[in-house]
Amino acid sequence: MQARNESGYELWLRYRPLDDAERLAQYRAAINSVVVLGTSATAAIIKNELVRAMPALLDVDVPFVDNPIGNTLIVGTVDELKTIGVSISPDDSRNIGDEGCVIASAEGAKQSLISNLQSLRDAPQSPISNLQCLITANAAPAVLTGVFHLLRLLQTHQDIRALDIVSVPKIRHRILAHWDNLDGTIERGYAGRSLWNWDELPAKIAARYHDYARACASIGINGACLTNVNASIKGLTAEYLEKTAALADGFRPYGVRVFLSPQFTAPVRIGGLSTSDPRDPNVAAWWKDKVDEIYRLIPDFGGFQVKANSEGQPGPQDNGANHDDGANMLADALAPHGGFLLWRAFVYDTNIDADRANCANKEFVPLDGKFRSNVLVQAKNGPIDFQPREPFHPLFGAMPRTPLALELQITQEYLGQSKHLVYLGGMWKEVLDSDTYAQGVGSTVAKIVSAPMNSCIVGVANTGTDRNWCGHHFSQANWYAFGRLAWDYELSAEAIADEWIRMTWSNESRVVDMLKPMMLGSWEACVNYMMPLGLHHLMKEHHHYGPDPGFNGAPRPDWNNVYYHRADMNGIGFDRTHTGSINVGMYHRPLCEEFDNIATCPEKFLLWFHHVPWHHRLYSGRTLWQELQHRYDEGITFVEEMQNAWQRLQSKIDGERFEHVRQRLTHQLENAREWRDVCIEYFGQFQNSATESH
Ligand code: BDP
Repeated sequence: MQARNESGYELWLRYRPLDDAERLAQYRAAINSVVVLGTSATAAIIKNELVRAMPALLDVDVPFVDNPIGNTLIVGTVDELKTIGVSISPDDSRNIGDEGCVIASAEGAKQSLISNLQSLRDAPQSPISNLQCLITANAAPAVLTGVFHLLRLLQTHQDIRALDIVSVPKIRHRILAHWDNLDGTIERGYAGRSLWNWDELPAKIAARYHDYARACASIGINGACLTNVNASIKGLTAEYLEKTAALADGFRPYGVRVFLSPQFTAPVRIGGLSTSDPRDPNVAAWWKDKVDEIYRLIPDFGGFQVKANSEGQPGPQDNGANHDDGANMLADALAPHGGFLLWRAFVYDTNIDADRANCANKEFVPLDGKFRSNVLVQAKNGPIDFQPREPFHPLFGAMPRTPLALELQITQEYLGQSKHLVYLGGMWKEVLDSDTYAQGVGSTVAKIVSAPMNSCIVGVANTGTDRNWCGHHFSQANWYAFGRLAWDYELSAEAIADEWIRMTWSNESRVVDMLKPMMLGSWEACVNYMMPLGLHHLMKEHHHYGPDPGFNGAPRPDWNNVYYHRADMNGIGFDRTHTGSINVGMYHRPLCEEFDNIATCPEKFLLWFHHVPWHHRLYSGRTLWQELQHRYDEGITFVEEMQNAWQRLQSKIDGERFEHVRQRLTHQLENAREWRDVCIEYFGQFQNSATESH
């Protein structure tokens, strides 16, 4: 029987009855009833979630009771648990901090903080003698995290008999950055309009705001920057702050704090001052008042994310001050309230260096150690701009005295937008796992980002008002993967895909076994059919969809595609070696030598670092020109395979979602072929002339 149609609105929180009899029996035996302790708004959310999930998953009535009866799942904060006689030693509860959680079953709790669980349960007069499974944390939102964790285990059919889980996030701030404009449009948004309906706020609180925060909470996201980095001046007016506060009130019980992207010239444009110079005491005082005003409305406001002196945005350099002056002035206003500042390092003034990939390091490395402790300098994963593949940004490892936030792009601006199926888990893992060698072997980007001083990861959101949230059903996987990796970057892209498939599509092995390789290969395929071997920035101007390698009409050299690939009769690629732009010198040894030498440079970055002759032989034995053609073809073949695999799954997928994805795969294939045809024809001109002139 064909499954009933689904819109995708439920994301990975669909809670369909288990179709695995053995697991069902285990879960029903383990959880006969549920006790949710506490009276907070979050406790109410926890109860709702479990009321929704448990009977649906177990296909049986699961009573919610005040006192444990039968085998009971007990859920509550460490303090709430005390009311029923379970206590956790203060030392232990400190280990899980504000956000960590514990999930333990009576049989499982050996290592965890509640190792006394079994004995408590065995004591005949113990109030928790019926306890079977317990979820706890210091704060209510962290208990909610634990609840979603347990539900994930059930949704993916895991054995829950002997649970002993202590889950603590490895990165403290895990933020979705919405590039949403106040007029409802979204910069680089491909899934409809902004979720925030500013016109209706603060009076009308749409149910969807709660669904959004719930989805974030389910994957451990604890912050949302609501407004575009290309900031609107209105965002800081009293009128809009009230609207922001209404959203913050809605998100708070889910453990999601709000952030804003302010415009640096606000003191002049809405404050009536004559300058925005951060060194001017009146400017600092204006910001302090503004920040105080924000905290009066939003006591747990997270802070600001600032794009300054970048792509036309104003900043401290307009007044002859520098990034640290601007950042520190804002950070000082936020500090008394516990807020922090994300100051973006996405700057590329090519007067500073003719190679855009060198610019951020040249501006920011000299400022290392000059920022306040509540500033994080935020760098994109690579030094150019969210291209299909980039080496990690050399700022990671170059500013040991400054906490660095990592910015990833969930919305697929350069990776087929919401038309292509491209799972980004592998791409983000490649960056997180990259060894910078900053302090010897093992100084990975992930370690640098999760440094104890302060840590933050930011993902540019792909959500919008489309019924399925993300445009493409498979783009939901990227939202999901961002949250899961932000919580624990040691998870593999495969494990995350596995979970997501089981929760979003089906636990049936045929479905999992077909979708997983599809997702895992999709990023490399996209790199191949768009920009293989380290090529980058070949897309069409403005909207960035589709190929235009010959583009050379922009007002700045580094907005032209020919600037990046530099194809000529001799070869192709950007020479960033020690005889070129010396970008390799920004990486620590042994990477700088490895990248510098054409024989050792990883082929995935070959044309990123080298201008390579067309006849150069690659590992495959093919010449560069042959390899380029081969890669484009390989990318296309993979999309054809995805199309075939999807077709074979038709009977396993509901009609609505099947058709949606089918149509997009057709489009993806057409677009992939266009990429190959246009790029091969264009680069072929040089190759042909090279051959003729030999
Ligand atoms: C680029 C986008 C542009 C953003 C910019 C940024 O094309 O829309 O404003 O990044 O990150 O990728 O500031």
